[in-house]
Amino acid sequence: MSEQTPSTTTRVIDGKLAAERVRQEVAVAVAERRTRGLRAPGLATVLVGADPASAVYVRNKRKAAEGAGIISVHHELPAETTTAELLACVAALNVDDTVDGILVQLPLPKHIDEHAVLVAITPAKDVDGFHPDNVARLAMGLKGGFVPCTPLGCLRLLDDEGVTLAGLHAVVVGRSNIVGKPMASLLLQRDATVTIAHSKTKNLAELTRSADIVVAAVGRVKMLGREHIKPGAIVIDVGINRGADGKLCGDVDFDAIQGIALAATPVPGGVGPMTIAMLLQNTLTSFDRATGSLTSTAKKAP
Ligand code: NAP
Ligand code: L37
Repeated sequence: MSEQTPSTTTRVIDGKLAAERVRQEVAVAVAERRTRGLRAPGLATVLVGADPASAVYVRNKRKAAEGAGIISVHHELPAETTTAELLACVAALNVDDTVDGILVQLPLPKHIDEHAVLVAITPAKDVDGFHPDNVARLAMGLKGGFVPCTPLGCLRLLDDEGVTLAGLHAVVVGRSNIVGKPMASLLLQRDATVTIAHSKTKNLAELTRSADIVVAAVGRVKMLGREHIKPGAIVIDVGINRGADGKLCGDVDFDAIQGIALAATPVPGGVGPMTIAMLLQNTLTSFDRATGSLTSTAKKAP
């Protein structure tokens, strides 16, 4: 991580492999609970309308849940669904004792009141961590809530890299409620010095060049290049974009930062798979709280 000695090769942080490991950990934990005679954990997914990317993500989330022994209940509602109808669906899931986690995939069709829906999900089953109670818990550093899956996955990748975050300068590019802000809270909680950049930030390259850790969550094709990265920095690319060639790519120009960054996540195969793995972990945490079956094998929420 020294500024003077740029690494010659940039390590690829393999999110796919790390995600498989987390999924396996969850599968083992679920099996252990079944041997104790407990029911299987349940995850309810709700998809409204036909956004193709959302449909892929939800399908992958359900498949991953089932692979770990979690029962997946899926509700697919037409694009014309009203806010009231969606709220009724959420209300039923809130009181269903077989459901530990409720995930309403975003974005919702424009006519639906997204805030009303997120607030309606009971915080104890809010495995996405989007309910204001859970947002507040994270901001205040209180345990017992849920942290959004994508930033939680980024943190896990940094932990797996063996990075000690205390005292490092982390720059988070993007300030959304689902990625940028919770990511900044998590890094701050680990004693990093955190800067959040956004569309009004001046001299972005100068700022990110002072970072030991860069987390890019913008949604713009390869917007961070070699001029944005300090030699030896670690780069976490959350962006999922379609490039001009029609292929998936991140917010970071992965090829351009080779030999500069110490390590970086690719897209695909970086943060995306970790988002899904952390959803399973949050669902297990919710199950353990509901059944009072926390053991040493259960992962604590940070
Ligand atoms: P979002 O809500 O659109 O937020 C984008 C953020 O980027 C905003 O804060 C925006 O600033 C900032 N921004 C835009 N242009 C900028 C610029 N030129 N310089 C600096 N900042 C700029 O997006 P999101 O939901 O956080 O998602 C970000 C990306 O991550 C997307 O590509 C999304 O598909 C992807 N994503 C991936 C996963 C995963 O699991 N890998 C999960 C969720 C999202 P303002 O606030 O000033 O507008
Ligand atoms: N928890 N996450 C939660 N709730 C939401 O409402 N929108 C949303 C959300 N975002 C989300 O699920 N993002 C996401 C993004 C990418 C992947 C998974 C989830 C993913 O698996 N990406 C793969 C590529 C998948 C593909 O081929 O399209 C990757 O390797 O990055």
